[in-house]
Amino acid sequence: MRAFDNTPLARDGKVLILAYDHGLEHGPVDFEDVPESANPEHVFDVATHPAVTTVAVQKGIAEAYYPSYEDDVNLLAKLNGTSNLWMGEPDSAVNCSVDYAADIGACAVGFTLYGGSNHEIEMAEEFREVQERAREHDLPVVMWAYPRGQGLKNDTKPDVIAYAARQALELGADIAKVKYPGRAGMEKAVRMAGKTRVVMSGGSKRSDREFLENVKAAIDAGGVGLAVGRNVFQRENPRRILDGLEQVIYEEASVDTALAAMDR
Ligand code: FBP
Repeated sequence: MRAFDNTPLARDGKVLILAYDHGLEHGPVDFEDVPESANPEHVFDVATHPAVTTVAVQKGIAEAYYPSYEDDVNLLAKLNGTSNLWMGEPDSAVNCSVDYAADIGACAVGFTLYGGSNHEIEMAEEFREVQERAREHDLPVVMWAYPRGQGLKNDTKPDVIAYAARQALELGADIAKVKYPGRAGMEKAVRMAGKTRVVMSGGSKRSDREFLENVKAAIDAGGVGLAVGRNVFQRENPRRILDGLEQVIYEEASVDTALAAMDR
């Protein structure tokens, strides 16, 4: 296991990954509510907020925009990803190598594994190559542990999420990013993940209170933080919700305290 606590990926042992690969994974629809969110410079500016430990992007965005932000933002290179135009059984193309991620300044790498897909075997083999190469570069590995495919209709059932977290441990991920399965489900996922740390995936946009309550429950359940996209960049004032997240994640503050901090 690669200790990530002393890497730029962590702040006081906690993590807030600002995920911004939605243009590939979901397409322009995710940028409709807040048009400036389609501009990577806007999101890199948001990522300079001290609550954000790293921004997760695909290679093309990293190449084009990261050079202007490398002094202020830490980069997590998302190595695989697929568009929503793909209608087959869940799968994800490997778009970037670990060597190339290291060359462009990544402090960590991310990889999606669709456990339960008909393509799980190939994806797990691709993950092996990524994980072993990342060890050579001393880069922490974050697994987007997303069970989905053939028989798996509900990918947020607690037992399914716990299995995904365990799969991340068994395959050597340092951090498992899982869909939020509720407080009890998160506790189980953390237990099953052992030394692999667990972060909650943000999901679709919710109210400030509901979102912060979910994050608070994930932290109280033993999660080390959050990987979030839409609940930040789909807000008119993304820095405001980051002020609240900073309280909940790093200060372990209550949701009411966090909401008050957002209005100061
Ligand atoms: P969100 O916080 O917006 O859910 O982002 C996290 C993330 O994993 C992104 O990295 C990715 O683009 C997206 O969710 C994938 O969502 P899904 O595959 O569930 O539609």
